[in-house]
Amino acid sequence: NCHKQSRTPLRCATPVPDAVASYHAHAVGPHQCCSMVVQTTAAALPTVWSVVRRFDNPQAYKHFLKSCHVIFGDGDIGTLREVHVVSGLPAESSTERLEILDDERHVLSFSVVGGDHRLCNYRSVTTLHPSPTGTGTVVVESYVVDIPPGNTKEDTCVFVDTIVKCNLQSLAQMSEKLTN
Ligand code: A9S
Repeated sequence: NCHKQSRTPLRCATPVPDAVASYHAHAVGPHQCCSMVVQTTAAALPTVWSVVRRFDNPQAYKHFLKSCHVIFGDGDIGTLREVHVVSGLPAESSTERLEILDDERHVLSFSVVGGDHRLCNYRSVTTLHPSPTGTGTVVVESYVVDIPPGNTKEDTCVFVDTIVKCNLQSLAQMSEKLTN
C-alpha cells in the first residue's frame, strides 16, 4: 500500500562526475531517505555494463533474488519485471519498472511499482565510470525510498545500503571473473 510522495526541493548530495551527477540528484520527500554506494572493480567497464544492463536477469549478481520474470515489455524503457526474494528477508516479491537504460552513458535506473515488501517508492540509479587510475571501473548506485512506518531514516538507510553493498560486491566479483 504505497502512497504517492509529495516531493520537496530537497536534494541528495552527489559526489560523482559532472556528466552523470544529475542522474543521482534525487528529489527526496519528507518521509523518504536517500543514499549512495560506490564500488570499485578491476573489471573493464564493458564487462560490468554487460551484467548491469540485463534488466531481465538481476539475479545473476543480486543474491537476495531467487527468480525474475519479465511481465511486460522487451527490455525497453517501461519494461516490468517481477522478482522473487530468497527466504529470510522481510519481503516476498517486488515488481520493478525499467526507467533508464543508456548504453552510451552507462546508466540504468529502475523503480519499484508493486510487490510484497516494505520498500515503497524505491528508485535507484546505477552508473558506471572508467576508474580514474586507468584500469577498472567505478560503480555508483544511489537510491531514494520511503521510510517505512515504524522505522527511522537511519534504520532504512542501513537496511538498503547493506543490500546494495552486497549486490555491488557480487557484481564486482562476477565481472572480474568474466574479465579473466
Ligand atoms: O534490488 C536492488 O537493486 C536493491 C534493493 C534494495 C532491493 C530490495 C528488495 O528487492 C529486497 C531485496 C526484496 C528487500 C526489495 C524491493 C525489498 C526488500 O525488502
